[in-house]
Amino acid sequence: MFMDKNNDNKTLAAEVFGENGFSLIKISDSDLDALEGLISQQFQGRIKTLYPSLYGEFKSLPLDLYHEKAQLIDHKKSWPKVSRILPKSSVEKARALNFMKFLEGEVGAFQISDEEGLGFENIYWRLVRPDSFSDVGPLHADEWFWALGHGRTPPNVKRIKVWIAINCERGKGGFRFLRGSHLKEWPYRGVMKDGIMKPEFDIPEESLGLEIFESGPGDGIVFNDKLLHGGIVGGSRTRVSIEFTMFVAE
Ligand SMILES: O=C(O)CCC(=O)C(=O)O
Ligand SMILES: [Fe+2]
Repeated sequence: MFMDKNNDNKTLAAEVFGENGFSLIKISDSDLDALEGLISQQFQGRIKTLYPSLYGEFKSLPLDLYHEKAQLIDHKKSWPKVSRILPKSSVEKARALNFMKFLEGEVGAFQISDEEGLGFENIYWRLVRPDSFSDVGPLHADEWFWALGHGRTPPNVKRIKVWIAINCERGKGGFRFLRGSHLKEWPYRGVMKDGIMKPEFDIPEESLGLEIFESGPGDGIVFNDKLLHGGIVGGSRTRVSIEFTMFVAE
């Protein structure tokens, strides 16, 4: 079963808005299988559309071995963000999973953001090849993207982010963050990249004391919108993770 992995008695919201700025969760194996199935389905559908002749090649490929075949396709063109947002029918299935109920129990009923303006809640996934630094972005706080004009936040809500490892080698890939960093203002600049304003952060990361979230499949981190974080590249398998932003009543 899913559970709140923190050992103290604090609620998830108290952790996210308290001194650490995050809370760890674990989803059940059946929720994990369901999410992986929804991602695989979208992945296979996209390959079939873009590269019909390669469909057979990718069809039985576990997602964590994606990097072994990725050179057969144009990775960057194949996986823009919109191609990695679960379709509405899959979002409905994801919404019915146990961990969503658990989150609602912790923070109350929530909406998931639709920053891409698709008319439904945006749950998206990522593929990070083990040796490809271009598959993760630089260190950031998600708040910066909203401040730079990505998406609209309704009045009277707070944003809380959820990141869950679907395929991930513990300690070698996944997610890193700076504990307590949500309590400080960090300097960043908006820079135009690929036609989008993206935040850039200039402080050398070695000086910060980042922590690695040692996550295996099904491990998740729920975190403050202002927490500094980023992805990790490494290991020998493709990392697959999902993300979404909850709008929680203030
Ligand atoms: O998964 C990654 O590499 C980055 C994750 C991230 O930035 C997020 O979940 O907000
Ligand atoms: Fe982020």
